[in-house]
Amino acid sequence: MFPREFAWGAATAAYQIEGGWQADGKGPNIWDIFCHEKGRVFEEHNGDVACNSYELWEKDLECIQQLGLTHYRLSLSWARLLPDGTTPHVNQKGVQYYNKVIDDLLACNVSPMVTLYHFDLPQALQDQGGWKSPDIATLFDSYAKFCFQTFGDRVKLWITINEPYVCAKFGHEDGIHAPGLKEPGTAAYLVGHNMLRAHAMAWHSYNSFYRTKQKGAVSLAINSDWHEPLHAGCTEDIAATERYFAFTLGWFAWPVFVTGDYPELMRSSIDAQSKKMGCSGSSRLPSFSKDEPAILGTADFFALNYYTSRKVKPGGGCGKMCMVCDQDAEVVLDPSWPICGVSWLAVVPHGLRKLLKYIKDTFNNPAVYITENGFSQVGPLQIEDVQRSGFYKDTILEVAKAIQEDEVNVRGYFAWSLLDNFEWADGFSVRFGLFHVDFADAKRSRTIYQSGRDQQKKRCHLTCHIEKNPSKTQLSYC
Ligand code: PNW
Repeated sequence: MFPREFAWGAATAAYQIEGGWQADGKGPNIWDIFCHEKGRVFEEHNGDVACNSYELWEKDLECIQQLGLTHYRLSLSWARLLPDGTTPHVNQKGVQYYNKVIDDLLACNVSPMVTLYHFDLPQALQDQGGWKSPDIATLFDSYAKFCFQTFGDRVKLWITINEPYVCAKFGHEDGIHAPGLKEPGTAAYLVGHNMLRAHAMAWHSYNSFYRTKQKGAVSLAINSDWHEPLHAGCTEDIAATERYFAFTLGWFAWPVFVTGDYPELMRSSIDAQSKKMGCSGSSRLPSFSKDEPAILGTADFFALNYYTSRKVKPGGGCGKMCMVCDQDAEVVLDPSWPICGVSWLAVVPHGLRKLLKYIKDTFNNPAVYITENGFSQVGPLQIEDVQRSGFYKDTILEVAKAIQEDEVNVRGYFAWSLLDNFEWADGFSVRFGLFHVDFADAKRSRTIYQSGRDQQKKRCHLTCHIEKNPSKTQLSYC
């Protein structure tokens, strides 16, 4: 059973689908630059054209309608709207594009959920220090206010920043995402800190200047796997699991939902490691200033991106200064969990139910939107993707159990992704879509997968059910 108002959506992100990287006055962003450097991305793939959604938006809309979605999650390209990242220079063509997308969605009775930042910083701002610079928070806030002002009459669900963890760690610690910095043990903490400051400023702006009139809700999308001790009952593994949670989910959720500050365990682990390595002085984990807008309470709902589950044990570090040494926790895969597509993606639908219960208990029972969840394929074309279809069925059943049995306040579920798209460092080699996209075809033709067709059938069933039972608040989904 699902609440009648439950949001059934699919998600995408600007850089992964739009293409049009230089179209109509768009400025370059860090992914444009990163992909054009040799050796960064699988077989030198890039998002110059991607699914060409900048030109083919109507095709995407057809896909959305074919699935019968109630919601669509998209992201805005900051550099398409503000080519150099700042508000004096607005690219009206970019505004027109997103106005059309939003208006078309609403005309088809689909509610947009809009992400302001999904990994694609304008290069002009990177050149001024990017997310490592404290100034980025006010720049982001100006961009956010511009978007609330321009689109907020129609957009009621906002995500400020998608996956600050991935931006900070992959982009600034490991260097596998743009901007490709490898500054282990320092930069990621600084970036995460400025992302929290930027998010909080934007939330406060919405709260003070737009909420009364626009009546929307704002959050940030936090990615988290479900973690369990490698050996149940083993004290060291249990402690390592707690540390792992503190350094991933806790890093961003604790300040926003619990205390306004980082988990104590995160700070003490980092400081103990610094001491061990003979580094004295101030903590590598920055502190929030009392003179700035508070971080606590800056989310109107919990936005969760869940992909997989992990077993945890102590260790895994390189012996030098790095985040893994700080957290002193290593993840391993349970051999009984099947792997789909990419090596990091073990298929564990029941982990989502456990994580939802954990979020309810740890973060004071927030309203939760699952803003991403999906299953990847690699290798030859498989339109009959029975495994993915089974994955969605099993996962949605776990969400139903979380709602019914654990009484978690889940408000919506967004599949990642509507379309096969540019999967970051893996380029186009990894496919997450409910629709297949032919990247060899200039028209980038979209073809529904079996998993998409199965979702479509379920949505139809649900719609008929709503029409036949107009007064019911709970609806069965079978
Ligand atoms: C998310 N990991 O990123 C992003 O929000 C999407 O843009 C992306 O396409 C999707 O997940 C699938 O990868 C992640 O390695 C990337 O743990 C990598 C990881 C997690 C999330």
